[in-house]
Amino acid sequence: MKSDIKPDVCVIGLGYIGLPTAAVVARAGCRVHGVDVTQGVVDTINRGEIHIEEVDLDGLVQGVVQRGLLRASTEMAPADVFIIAVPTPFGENHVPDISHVLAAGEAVAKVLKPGDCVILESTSPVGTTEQLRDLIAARRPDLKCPGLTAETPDVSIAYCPERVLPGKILEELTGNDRSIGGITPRCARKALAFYKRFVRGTCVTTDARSAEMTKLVENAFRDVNIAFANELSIVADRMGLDVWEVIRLANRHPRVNILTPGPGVGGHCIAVDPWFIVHGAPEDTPLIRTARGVNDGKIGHVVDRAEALIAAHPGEAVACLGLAFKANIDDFRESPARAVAARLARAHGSRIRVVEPYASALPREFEGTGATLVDIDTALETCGVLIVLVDHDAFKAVPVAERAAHAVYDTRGIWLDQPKAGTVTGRDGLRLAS
Ligand code: SAJ
Repeated sequence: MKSDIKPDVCVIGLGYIGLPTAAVVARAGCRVHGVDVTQGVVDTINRGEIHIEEVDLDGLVQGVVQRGLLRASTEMAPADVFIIAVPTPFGENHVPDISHVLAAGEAVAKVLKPGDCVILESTSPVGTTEQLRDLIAARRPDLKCPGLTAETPDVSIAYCPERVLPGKILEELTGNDRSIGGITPRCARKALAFYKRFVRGTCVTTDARSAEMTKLVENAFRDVNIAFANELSIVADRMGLDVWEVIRLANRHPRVNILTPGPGVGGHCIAVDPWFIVHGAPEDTPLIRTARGVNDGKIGHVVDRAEALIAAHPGEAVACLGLAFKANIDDFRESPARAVAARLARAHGSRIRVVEPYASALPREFEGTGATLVDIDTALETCGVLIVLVDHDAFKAVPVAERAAHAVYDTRGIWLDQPKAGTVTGRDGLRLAS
């Protein structure tokens, strides 16, 4: 792969990471072949459209498809660089499931040729890149694989995790620093040369195992810190304190930066990745495991407080504001907001109205509950109780005059100007706006 010749690139998995990556690489001038197992996804992309919500991605994909730089298929094709961006969920007992990575490796092995570079981007347990290498070596004994030969290997294999934030993916794909872990230093240099084509951030090379662990550590760090904020909010509720006020004041300390409490931690990364570390070292990870428990347990706490507020307002309709796992995105995976709303819908049926600007219908678990999807205006007009579960801009924009008369439970702290009218009840300090 000479640096003046643009490599052909194959991106396997065209989801939240793979599709933006494919589009950005194509924009850098490489011909990109995208592979996905879902025919509908492939067809959508080949029409120049997208199947996910992400800022500015629609225009970018349309442009690179029109220019013939990005083409999608359900079939693998030969390329110079292969980027694997498939899901790595966990199975029973939080055991990491790398079957999609290995399936991608099987497919890549069939078309691999000397000089190619295979890069794994999926969040993976430590050692996965080596497993991928072993699989390729087993399928292709004709190719010398890195770390298994004293000679110069025929192919390069590296791990390079993405660290982009949904909602800012395009900006962060090019702007963030990257850790690039090679099976050997030579592999890392090969992958580095590729990323330099489109990454403006600093690319730091390391070994594959360190890069794998780095990715897990980043998300576990955030999970532990969010757990601290969530635990504080539970303690503050019990003591009748306003957690937002306490955090606001504590964060004025120059070395304190407490994150924001919420209804729990959602998405497909922070709620999942810490388990990969726990699985790798179960005896040595009490803190990481406990943080997971605190964040998962926050859902039950929010349901209990919502129930108390609903009970205090008999006959009033209740609006659950938001289903997404975080603000301003259409991603409902592992969403605590969705879990809370669904539990309230099962308990209170048609009293529950859900507002989610990013959904056209309620998810399946709401079927038969009687709960309905309404817009924010309808919710404000028809519901006496408002439960804020997601900090969407559309909710933040509701002026205090339009909600001052509602009973509000704001799990995200977006309406700190809400009148503190009504009573403070119970030891958990639940405020009931009159
Ligand atoms: N959350 C809180 N309080 C906070 C911050 C977040 O309750 O103060 C909640 C969010 O509402 C959401 C969850 O945590 O439910 C996760 O949201 P997030 O914005 O923290 O992270 P993700 O899952 O969107 O993206 C994370 C990012 N990782 C880190 O910030 C360390 C991103 O950089 C990664 O690329 C991404 O995971 C990933 O793909 O691994």
